[in-house]
Amino acid sequence: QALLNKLADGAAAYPIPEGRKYEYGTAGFRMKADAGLDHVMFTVGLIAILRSKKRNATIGIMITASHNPAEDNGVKLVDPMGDMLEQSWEGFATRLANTPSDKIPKAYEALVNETLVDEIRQLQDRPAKVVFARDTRASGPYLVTALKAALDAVGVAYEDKGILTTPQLHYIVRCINTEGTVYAFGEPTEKGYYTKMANAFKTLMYGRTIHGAITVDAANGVGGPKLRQLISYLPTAAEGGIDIKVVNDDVLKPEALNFECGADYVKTKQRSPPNLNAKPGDRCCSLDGDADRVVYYYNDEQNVFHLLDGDRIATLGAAFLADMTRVAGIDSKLKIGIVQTAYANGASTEYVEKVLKLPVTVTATGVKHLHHAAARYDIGVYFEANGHGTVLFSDNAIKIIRESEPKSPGQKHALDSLRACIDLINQAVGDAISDMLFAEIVLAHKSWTPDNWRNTYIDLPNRLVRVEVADRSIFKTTDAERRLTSPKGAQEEIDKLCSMYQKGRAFARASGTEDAVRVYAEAHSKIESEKLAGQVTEVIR
Ligand code: 16G
Ligand code: ZN
Repeated sequence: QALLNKLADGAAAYPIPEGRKYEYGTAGFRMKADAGLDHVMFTVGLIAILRSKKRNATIGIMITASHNPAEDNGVKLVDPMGDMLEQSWEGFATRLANTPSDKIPKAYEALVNETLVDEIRQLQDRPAKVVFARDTRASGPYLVTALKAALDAVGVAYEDKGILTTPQLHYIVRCINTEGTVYAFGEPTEKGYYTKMANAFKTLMYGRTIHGAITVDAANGVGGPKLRQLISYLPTAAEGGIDIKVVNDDVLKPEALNFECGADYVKTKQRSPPNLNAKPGDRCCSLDGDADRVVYYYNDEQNVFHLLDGDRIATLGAAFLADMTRVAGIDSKLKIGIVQTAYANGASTEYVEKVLKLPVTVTATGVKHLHHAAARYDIGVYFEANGHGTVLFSDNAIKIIRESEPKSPGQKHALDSLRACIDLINQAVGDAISDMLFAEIVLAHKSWTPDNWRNTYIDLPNRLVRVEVADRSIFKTTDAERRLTSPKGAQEEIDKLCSMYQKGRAFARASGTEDAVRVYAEAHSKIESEKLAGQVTEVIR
C-alpha cells in the first residue's frame, strides 16, 4: 500500500496531455520532448524494474531521439545482453504509457501479476537494477527527473551514466550482466569501452597503414565528444594508427543537432553536409545523433558525390571476415552470412551471393529483426542500408577463433586479427564509431581507395518515395515486407509493373515511424526506377 501511494504521488506530476497516444515502436517511444514524454519516462522506469526482476539482471534505458530534430526526444529499453527490449514486452510498455497518472499504481500492480507470474513471490522480491544514459539534447535532464521519480517511488538501485552514445550504454549493460562469466564483455565503464576498442584497433593495425585522414561528421551530437575521447586512446597516423578529423561536433548549440549534417541527412539527400570541404578522394563518414548509424561517402576526381552506405559496409566487412577465416583455416567450421532488409540494393545482394558466395537472409526493417537473424550464423553481418548494423560472433565462433592453434605465421596473423575483430566490433548493437574503425581497418588491409570500394559492384538506380495515405494500417506485408497481402490485388499490380522493367523490383510498406507508406523501386536505369516508383505510388494511393 505504501508503494501504491508513492507511485500515485510520483505519477501525479507527469499527466498525459489531452488526447495523446503513445506507442513503443521500432525505435522505442519518440516524439516532441515537451508533448508528454515525461509521462512516458515515468512508466518506462516501471517497465525497466519489472523487466529487471523478470530477467534477474540489470536493464538499460537510453534517452535519445537519434536523427530526429533537436526538439524531439525519445526513450528505449535495453535488455541484459545489450540488445533491444524483447518484442513481447513492447506491448506492456505501450499499455502502461497510455495509462493516465491516477491509474498507474493499479496498472503497475496488475503488470506485476502478469509479467512476473511464474514464481510470483521470488520474482517480486528480487532486487531490480537499472542503468540509464542520455544523448546531448537539452530536454534530457528534465526527462531523467521523471524517470528517477518512478525508480525512487519503487525504491530500486540505479546508476545515472550521464551522457553517452546509444551503443556505449548497450555496451555497459552487457558488461555488467556478463561480469565474471566466460562471456565477460569488458569493463562496464566508458573508459573500458575506449580501451577495449583501442587495443583491438592496435592489433588489427599491425603492419598496415591507413592512407590519408578520415573526416567524421558527428551530426553535432553525442558522437563528437565521445569520438574525441576515443581518439586520445588511439595511435596517431604517425604512430602507425589513424588520423581522424572530427567535424560538426558542436553540442553546445542545441539547434545544430542533425541540422544539415549527420547520417540521415547524407543518406536521404544523397549529398555531403554543406560545410564539409572535403577534397576529391577524401574518405568521409557521417554519424547520426546518437552514434549508432554510419554511412561513408566521397567525391571522385570529377567531384561527383558517391555514397557508400550500410550495404557497402556489410559487404566490405563480410569479405574481410570470410578471407580471414579462410587464411586461418577455420572457414569450414564457421557459417558466415549477411542479413539485409528489402531496402538493400539488388546489386549488393547479387554481389554477396555470386561473388562473395555467402548466404543472404532478408528480414523486416528494424534493428531487432536483423539482429536476431544474424545471431543464427556463426559470423552474422547485418546492416540496414541506412547505416545501422554490426557483426555478431556466435559462442561457437568465439570458441573456435580463440582456441585454434595456428600452423603458420599467416594463420597466426589471421587468428589474431579475428580475435581483435571480436573486441573491436560492438556486438551488443550497431555502433557507428566501432563500425567506422572496422571499415578503416579493412580498407587498410585491402589497400583500397573509396573508388576501389565502390567498384566492387555498381548500385542499381533506385528511388524511395514517402506517400501520404488515408489509412496506412490497411497495408499489410509478408516475405520480409517485400510483398503486400492487403489491400487485395495491389501486389498483383506491383508484380505486373516490375516485370515491365529490366531488373525491376519494387515494394510498398507502412512506415513504423511516420504516418505514411514508403515505396521503394529499383531498375536498370535511373529513369526506369523513377517511373516504376511513380507507378507503384499510383497503385497504393
Ligand atoms: C527505426 C529503426 C531503423 C529503421 C527505421 C525504419 C531501430 C533502432 N531503428 O528508426 O532501424 O530503419 O525505423 O523507419 O531499429 P520506417 O519504418 O519509418 O521506414
Ligand atoms: Zn541512431
